[in-house]
Amino acid sequence: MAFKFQINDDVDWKIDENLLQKAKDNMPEIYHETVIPERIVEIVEDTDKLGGVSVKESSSKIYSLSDTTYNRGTEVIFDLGDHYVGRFSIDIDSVGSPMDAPLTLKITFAEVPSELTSDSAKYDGWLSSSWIQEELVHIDELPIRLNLPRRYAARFIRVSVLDTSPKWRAKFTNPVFNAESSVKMNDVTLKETGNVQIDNINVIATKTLLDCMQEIFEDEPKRDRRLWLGDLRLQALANYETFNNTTLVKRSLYLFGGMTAKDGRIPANVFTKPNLLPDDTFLFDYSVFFGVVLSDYFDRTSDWETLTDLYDVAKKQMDYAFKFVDENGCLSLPEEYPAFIDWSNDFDKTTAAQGTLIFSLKKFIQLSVVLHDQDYQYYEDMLKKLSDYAIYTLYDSEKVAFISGEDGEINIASQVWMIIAEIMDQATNQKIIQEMIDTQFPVSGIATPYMYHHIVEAMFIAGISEEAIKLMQEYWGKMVDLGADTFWEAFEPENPDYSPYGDPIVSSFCHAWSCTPVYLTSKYI
Ligand code: RAM
Repeated sequence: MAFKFQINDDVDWKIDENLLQKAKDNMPEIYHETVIPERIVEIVEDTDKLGGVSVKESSSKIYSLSDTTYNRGTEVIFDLGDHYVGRFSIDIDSVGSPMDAPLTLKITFAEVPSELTSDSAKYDGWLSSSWIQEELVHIDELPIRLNLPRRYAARFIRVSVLDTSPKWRAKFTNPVFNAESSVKMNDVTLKETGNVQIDNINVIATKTLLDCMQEIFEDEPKRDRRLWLGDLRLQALANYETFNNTTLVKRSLYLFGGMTAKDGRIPANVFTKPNLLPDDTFLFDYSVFFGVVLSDYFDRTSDWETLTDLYDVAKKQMDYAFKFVDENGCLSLPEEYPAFIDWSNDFDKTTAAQGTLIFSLKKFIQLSVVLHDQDYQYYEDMLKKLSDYAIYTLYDSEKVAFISGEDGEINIASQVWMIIAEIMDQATNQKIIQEMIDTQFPVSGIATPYMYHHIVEAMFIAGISEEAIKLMQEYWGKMVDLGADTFWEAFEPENPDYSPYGDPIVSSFCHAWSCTPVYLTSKYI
């Protein structure tokens, strides 16, 4: 597994309160929307949908909810009509003889119908089961308005009555979901592309981003709720084309800038609640993307203050990254500082990692030019060394492909990252992508929309636009066909039930890194 729990309790942190103060000063306002469930539904078998299930409207109607009463073993599933992030409340009363025992409820929140069919008691994945959105609630006295304190990501809410007593039944009224985000859908006018499927994908992509834009760019509202650097890079790009909330990007940059390791490493993610705290997890590609996010942000905003405040953070990280580059320009990473690239581990990531460094270094050099950094030439020399190694050692002109690892493996991720790094001329880029399509498509063994994003972007960069659009339609379109209201964290079309965690019940079905079609279409179509 490329990603495993890292416990680096010996990191010497550099917490820069001045930079963190600027992050705090840019805290966004949170908007609220009252969402009333649209209908009551039942789970039905449906082999065309994710996990082989979907929902159909129940014979119990939402408008006559107060006419129905519930006792042991009965349940109601509310459908909000779309995916939302927020808090749930409901009125509960008892009907019949006096309430002679507590009411016990199990309340389950689900982003997709298949979550409602998983048995949480049988969960055996490697992530904490505490992420499962399920509450056991005992209520001693009725009536009450039950306000659940936690925030959930959900479209469906199942209220199961575990027990009342033979003397009385529970009655539910006024279910309300108070949805939260730091942006509003009304603030966006999406460009129409003339391709109905792409336009629909873009609406869902924008909703995915909205649900992840809270007090930070959360990677996902259901589980981690953290600011991850790799996810942030793509979120920021999609955000510029939609909500264009540059303040939230600025805040994110200051959060990472203010919490680095003393040796220069930037953590893969930071916590913001209850206090600001860096995670002791380090992913090489995510770390070097800090300068990329800064450069993209500066391109959009020309915000000199942020650039000058944070340039040294990017520089120190770049210098740290060079520790793993030998005199020939070959990057080799130690096990404790892996490159993420994708959740799949079915391929060698060495060359892709080198591509991420070249790509990031180029963006960093642009900043060093803007700031007239005297060390500029050193970075140009390093770029040449890294690029030459890729061109003369990693590129196999007979195979029209970059090789990776000791066995000279040819895989999609290596081609993609080297194209994104733009080290070859355009004619060669095109040949590489064409060869990749001929020999390695249909794509398999790639597990995330994150990596699919990079495949599509590389195809656009190489000018293979028709195929890029086709892949985008096939991949994101397949999620839509399977029932997506928001796009998912992981998705392997050849294995739709795949979860990186060993059980899809903890997978996130609204994951920010999957929102990029809206950026890709805006930039390349
Ligand atoms: C997970 C999250 C996050 C991703 C990391 C590598 O914990 O899904 O979004 O960036 O993995």
